[in-house]
Amino acid sequence: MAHILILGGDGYLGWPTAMYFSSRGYAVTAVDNYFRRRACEELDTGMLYPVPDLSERAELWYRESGYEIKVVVADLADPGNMRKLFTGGVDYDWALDRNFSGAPNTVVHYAEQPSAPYSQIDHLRADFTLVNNLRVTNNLVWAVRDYARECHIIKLGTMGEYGTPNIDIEEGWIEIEHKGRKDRFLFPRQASSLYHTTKIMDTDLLWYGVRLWDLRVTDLMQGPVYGIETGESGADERLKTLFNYDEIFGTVINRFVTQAVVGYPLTVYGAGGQTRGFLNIRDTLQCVHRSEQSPAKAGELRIFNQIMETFSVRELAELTRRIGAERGHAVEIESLENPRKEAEVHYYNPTYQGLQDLGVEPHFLTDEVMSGLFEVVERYRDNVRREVIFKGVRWG
Ligand code: USQ
Repeated sequence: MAHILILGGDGYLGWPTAMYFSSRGYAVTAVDNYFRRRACEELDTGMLYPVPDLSERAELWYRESGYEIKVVVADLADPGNMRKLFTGGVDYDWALDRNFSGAPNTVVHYAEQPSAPYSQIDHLRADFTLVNNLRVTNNLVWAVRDYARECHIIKLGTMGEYGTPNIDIEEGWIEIEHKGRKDRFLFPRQASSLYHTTKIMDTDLLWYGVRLWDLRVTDLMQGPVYGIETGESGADERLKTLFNYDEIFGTVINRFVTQAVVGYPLTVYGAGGQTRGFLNIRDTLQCVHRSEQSPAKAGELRIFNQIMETFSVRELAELTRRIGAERGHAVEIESLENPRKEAEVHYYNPTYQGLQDLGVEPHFLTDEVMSGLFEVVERYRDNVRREVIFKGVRWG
């Protein structure tokens, strides 16, 4: 049985990923330090519903599915904690069988501070983001180098590493001809938040590990994700992944739907021409699974652009208004002075074919899918606290 480690297993994507692989017969170990829960409490953010902790969820999952997800609560910025996941000596917070499952065949690395606004709040949050994200990635690279060179690292990167250049965005690499000679390089990167900058640095750390020690790495350049339900979340309401609608941890589609449901004018930042590649949370799972099934080769840094379609913020606001109206919500759109420093009108033409070539079948943001998202949020409408929707964390 293949053993897969999910680093950041308590997060928006981590927990659904753990259930997804578990239900397919993999031995799964989910690791988290509960950073996100602590930050949400400290910053008084908006979670649509309470979510049991990782051990409670693993137990619930076992009762519903009969599958075990081993749980480790540990800070992976500490190299010792990371290394134990490869050598044994792990202190499980929850497990049916407390024997070590062995070094992993695959690691899915989500264990990062994932929010651009969080990283821009102040110098302490900037410091935390930088130190946490880079140390965890570096600790992982060294643990794989020392104990499991064959292990496939699947790392969640971000489309934001590329920024919004005035040329087409390739899947990770570009061939450059200079003074009559040619070579292949990482596609130029220029992020517009400290968080996104740490993801660029992560890619560099991984690329160095690949060049020096022939590691196998897939870097998934993901766009903003939307959605709640996945194939495994329906068994019990408490298995649903966490859902933030606040400005710090909520992503734009999830936020707009929540705003529409409670009659809060949609918070379009600036001109709303910011265009991004989006994907359904179900497709994140498919992409990670397909990457796991056909791993990168030894000595290969394989990069995919993990998006399924592109929208501007303004288009998303219009879609939210239309579907909201069909469901009886009077949705207003407001254009706010942009708290971020980003291009509001720009060229955007990324390539994103690689994952579909591996067999991923996209779920697009159809009216029906959007309506389904409204349906879940409407059920929890009374939990929404309007005062945490927009606090105006400024980049400037
Ligand atoms: N936006 C608004 N109004 C809002 C929220 C966002 O206009 O109320 C705009 C932002 O200015 C931005 C776009 O919507 O132009 C996307 O913002 P977002 O908050 O949905 O996404 P972002 O901050 O870029 O970060 C999210 C995830 C991050 C991931 C990234 C992928 O939090 O973990 O890496 O999406 S990407 O955007 O492609 O870099």
